[in-house]
Amino acid sequence: MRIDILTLFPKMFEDFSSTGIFQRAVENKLVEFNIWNIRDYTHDKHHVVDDYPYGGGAGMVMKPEPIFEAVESIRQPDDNDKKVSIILTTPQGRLFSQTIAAELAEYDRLIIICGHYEGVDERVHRHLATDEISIGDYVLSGGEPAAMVITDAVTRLIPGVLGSDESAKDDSHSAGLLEYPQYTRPPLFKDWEVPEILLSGNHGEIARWRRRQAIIRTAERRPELLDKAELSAEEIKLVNEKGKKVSPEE
Ligand code: 9D3
Repeated sequence: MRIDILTLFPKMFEDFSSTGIFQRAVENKLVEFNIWNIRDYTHDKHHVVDDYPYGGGAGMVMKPEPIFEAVESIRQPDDNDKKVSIILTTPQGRLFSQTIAAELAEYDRLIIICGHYEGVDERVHRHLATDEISIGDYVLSGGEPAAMVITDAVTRLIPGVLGSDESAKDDSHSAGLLEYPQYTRPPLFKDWEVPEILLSGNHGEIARWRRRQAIIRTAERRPELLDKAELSAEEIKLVNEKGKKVSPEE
């Protein structure tokens, strides 16, 4: 997969792209990653990328021309035969999720435009972007953190990016439950012991304990996730006991 980021702050992506699983994916040629500075696609002396909003109001709006020109300059002759998505990061986009990450992982190319200031000229939304994504209901200063979130979540799903040790199979959002508590050495830290069952070597009991912990934790913290989880009759009983804590009205 090829991913191109269009941004006013290319430096924000330096550590992201030179660290960890993502860097290894690039080195192994599973991902090609390019960062483009939108300011480089201006032609005026002061490289102006924003302007006042028509109709008045606070803040500045990103001008359309440099963004269109940047996208046009990175289009490839063979893009027509490829699955290409031009994503605008915006608070008005569809809410990002693991399902959307899986959908985007099927593309050959992602071009991610990072918005800034009070917004982006509507013609970019309407006539350039093919998708608009928000990462949640909180206010960011710009789309760069969102572009990193999307890039990270999508590239982990590309076959070969994760080693067998890191395999996504067990990830909590794929299983539909939050993760069970994890412990490592030492068995006693300050006053706090590792649960005895984990030291027992009884793998059947450990698996049952973990499953139970995952269900209790999900019921307490993210009960809405349980709607889609597949639970046995006994596990539903457990949820109803724990659920009373979070929904006393029932
Ligand atoms: C003045 C009203 N603001 C909306 C609440 C405008 C505004 C705020 C923040 C316009 C742009 C931004 C910058 N944010 C993003 O570009 C952004 C974002 C976000 O703020 N939250 C969650 N996901 C995203 S994706 C891009």
